Amino acid sequence: MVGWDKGGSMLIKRKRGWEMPEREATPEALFLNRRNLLKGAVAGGLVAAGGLGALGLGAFGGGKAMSAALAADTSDPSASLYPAKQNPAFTLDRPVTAEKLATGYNNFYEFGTDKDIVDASHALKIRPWTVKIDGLVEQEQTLAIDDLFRQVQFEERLYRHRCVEAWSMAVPWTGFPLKALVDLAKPTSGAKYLRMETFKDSSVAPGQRQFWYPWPYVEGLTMAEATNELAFLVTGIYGKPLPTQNGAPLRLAIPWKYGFKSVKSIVRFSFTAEPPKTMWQSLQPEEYGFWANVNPDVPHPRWSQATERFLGQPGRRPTLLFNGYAEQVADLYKGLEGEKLYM
Ligand SMILES: Nc1nc2c(c(=O)[nH]1)N[C@H]1C(S)=C(S)[C@@H](COP(=O)(O)O)O[C@H]1N2
Ligand SMILES: [Mo]
Repeated sequence: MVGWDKGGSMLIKRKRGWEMPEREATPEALFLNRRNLLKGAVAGGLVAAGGLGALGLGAFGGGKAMSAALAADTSDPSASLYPAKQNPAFTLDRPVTAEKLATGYNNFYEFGTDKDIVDASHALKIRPWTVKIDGLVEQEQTLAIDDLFRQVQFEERLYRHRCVEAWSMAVPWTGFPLKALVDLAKPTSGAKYLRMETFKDSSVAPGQRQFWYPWPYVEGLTMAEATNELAFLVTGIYGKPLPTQNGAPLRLAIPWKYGFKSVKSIVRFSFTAEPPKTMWQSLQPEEYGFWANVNPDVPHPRWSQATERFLGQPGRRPTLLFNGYAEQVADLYKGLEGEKLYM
């Protein structure tokens, strides 16, 4: 057991991430066992006898009641889509970060500027939730989030996640390729960029009452980046629906770029001809650019990017060019050498 220190206080006492076998990244084995147990119990008539009392389901006797009980396990209507199959093409050179860390140490400025925003983020209502697709598309669409989820195929991917603040994690995300949304949107030939926007509601997000931030949070990608196979729309984490602090019900994961590009709680995708103005660019253009590709050799104006603190582990590890994804993405930047690709 180790403590992990946040601003001097002991936050978490648990097994370190790298002491866990990777398979434990999702509780899939557990989930499947439980589901089979339930099926078997229903068939065998054990349930009515209260044999499943330990699971809190003892009162239900039939198959129908049983699915109701399963659905009642959580209020998230997408819960039955988890866990999704892991895509073996996306593996890691490091252990998966402990769930408590990845879901307890967050950047989500809408709910506060420190890392401890879990409770505040619970004010965000994630149903009903709609996503608007507009701009240079064949036809504008507004989709209920669960209708969108029904049109795509979920998978799990293990990704490195590198914040510009020089800390990192390794996260088992569930979701679907951003390209699937682009295909669904049918952009016209004039579309060169994809702009993504977070919800705006200062009645639930106290950070949005800080008027000096140009809310809503906006991020953007080129179409080539958005349709790269690594660009991922995230709906879940550790084999479960995403909690609000990680950007429920839909956020981006762009693993070769600094974390601030991975916009949370998205409500709008707009296809544009011009590069969208991002929130961080508007705030601090000298520090946070449009490209923000991870590069150990290009320091932030106020700190080095050569190494990173991998949460849960002592010491630091070397930062990797494109966060270790150069093979998949370096080609995207051929001919753009004159641009500030790494800030
Ligand atoms: N809407 C919104 N999206 C956001 C942020 C934010 O403050 N607001 N922070 C970004 C930053 S700086 C990082 S590092 C990641 C953090 O994601 P995590 O909390 O799931 O690790 O979210 C990114 N997306
Ligand atoms: Mo970040």
